Amino acid sequence: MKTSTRLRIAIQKNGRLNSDSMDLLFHCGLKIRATQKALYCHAENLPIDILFVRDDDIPTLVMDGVCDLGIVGENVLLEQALEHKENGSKKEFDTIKKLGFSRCRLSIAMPNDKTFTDANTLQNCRIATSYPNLLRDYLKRHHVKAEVMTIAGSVEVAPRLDMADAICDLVSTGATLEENNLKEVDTVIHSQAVLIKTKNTLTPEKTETLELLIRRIEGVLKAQESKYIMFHAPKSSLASIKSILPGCETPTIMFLEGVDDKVAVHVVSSEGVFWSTLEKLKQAGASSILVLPIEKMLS
Ligand code: PRT
Ligand code: ZN
Repeated sequence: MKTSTRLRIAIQKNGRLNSDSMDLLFHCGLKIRATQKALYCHAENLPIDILFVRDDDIPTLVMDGVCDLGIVGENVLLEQALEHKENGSKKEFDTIKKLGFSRCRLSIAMPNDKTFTDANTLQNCRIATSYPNLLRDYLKRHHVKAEVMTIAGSVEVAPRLDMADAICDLVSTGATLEENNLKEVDTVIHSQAVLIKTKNTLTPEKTETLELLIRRIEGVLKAQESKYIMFHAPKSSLASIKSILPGCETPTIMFLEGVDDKVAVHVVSSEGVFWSTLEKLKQAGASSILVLPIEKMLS
């Protein structure tokens, strides 16, 4: 049987992870012509294929080696990893990179009118969740005995129907909890999208493509965090201005035509640039301050 030389990546077909996953690959330079209905598509300019599936199937596809890589939420990944551990199965994967999108937390929530002091409050409670393994792990860590009720969806309505005393569900803005008169009382895990890789040994061709893709992903993530800052500054303030810009590379200083006491400063900041930083720069004498996004970065 001929082994494919093309790297295969599993991505969520529809849902919260899909567009950010596709954007990331697009920014890595992949040219993909995916139609709405396509389950499988090829990058035109790199030896990479994409399989569009439900997010719950991604860990297994990667652990079984059907796909070499996958992009999935840590919540799904950790839940399935605990399930495999519980069943004594040896399924494994490598986490290559946290990707910074689809951030959320798996949290315990209770009705607004109930008091929560610490995890002990949950003693003998019924807790509804779609993440039974992560919840059991949380209860075990806190030495709490409670009934775990596994339900597939609409977990937040369980307390209102008197099916449960508390829930354990994903929260991002908190609006869904608020709509259901629930309050977030403890965090089980924080989650974001991650890139995972099969434990299987890849062919040299696939390894080469993987290394290229990882370098580009790192470049995209770094560029997203970084900003290009330009401003004019009095020569006498340069030392104090440098101390205001943490995470910055050595600035480029340029002369300003016909101006003796000021220079133009260009600098790349690898940290978010907040309004407060710009205000401090202005106080230190900087003017004409511009902050620009960076599209690509290769160190
Ligand atoms: O069809 P498929 O199985 O592929 O998708 P899915 O329906 O299982 O998942 P989907 O698309 O809803 O979410 C995919 C992933 O996005 C999740 O596994 C998380 O990693 C991540 N994510 C980030 C979230 C949220 N934020 C989120 N807020 N997933 C779900 N929610 C839900 C949550 O369950 C609750 O119902 O949104 C509601 C709460 O949101 P807030 O903003 O009101 O707090
Ligand atoms: Zn799912």
